[in-house]
Amino acid sequence: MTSSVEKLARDMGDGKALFSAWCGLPEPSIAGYLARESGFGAVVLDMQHGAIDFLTCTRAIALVAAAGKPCVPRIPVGEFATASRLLDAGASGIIAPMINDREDARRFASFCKFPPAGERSWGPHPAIVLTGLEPNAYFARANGYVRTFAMIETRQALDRIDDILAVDGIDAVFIGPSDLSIGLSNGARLDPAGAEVTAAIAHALARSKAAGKAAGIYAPSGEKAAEFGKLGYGLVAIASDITFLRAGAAAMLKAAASG
Ligand code: 3PY
Ligand code: MG
Repeated sequence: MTSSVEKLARDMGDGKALFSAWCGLPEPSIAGYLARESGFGAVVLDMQHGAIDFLTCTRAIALVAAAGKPCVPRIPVGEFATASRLLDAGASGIIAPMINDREDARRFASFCKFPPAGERSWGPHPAIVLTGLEPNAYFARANGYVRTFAMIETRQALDRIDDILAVDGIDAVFIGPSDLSIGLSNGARLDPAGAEVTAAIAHALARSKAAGKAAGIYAPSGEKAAEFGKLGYGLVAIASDITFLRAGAAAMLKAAASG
């Protein structure tokens, strides 16, 4: 039986978009509830812009695994050592922001894959519990199930997307439409739904398909997520826990006020 930790690679490859929740609030049970109560197929834990620290992240990973879903933390910029620690804790993949060239991609991947593919050091004690694998089986399977997502969110990254995709240990790109809009407009505007970013989103997907690799993307709403899913993105992370809270609160209050 495939454990929840190993499901990400399988579920992203079935031809349909895997919709993921996105959490930034520093309370692990929020990720656990979203994994258990909702239809999300995965949970992203945002350590770059969210308030989630390492300990919170490891607790969230365990709760999400208990709900039968995979977790994909996003690390802070350049904190590749944290990627190894999160994989030890049972993360199914890692999203690394601001990967701008082949060397960024190579360093990121090397912290996520065991030799000979990379330089990840041994010590996955919680992951062994959560996957239910013996150490040797874990070692044999980890490089295959761990998904590395290199974020493409600058002009430089977009220009070098083929170089980034060509790195062996990189399994997928992950598009950040907001930063990409800032980068592509040379800092003139935040316009994640604009024409230039829309064209870049189609281009990035085409390049990843040409490289035989997967692609993920951030969607600020369910409508945008549907659009990206139809385009062919394999992982679509939706909104955030704060957005869900605000939307739910607003809808309830509106219903209450209309009574
Ligand atoms: C971006 O849009 O820049 C992201 O990083 C998604 O949160
Ligand atoms: Mg970003």
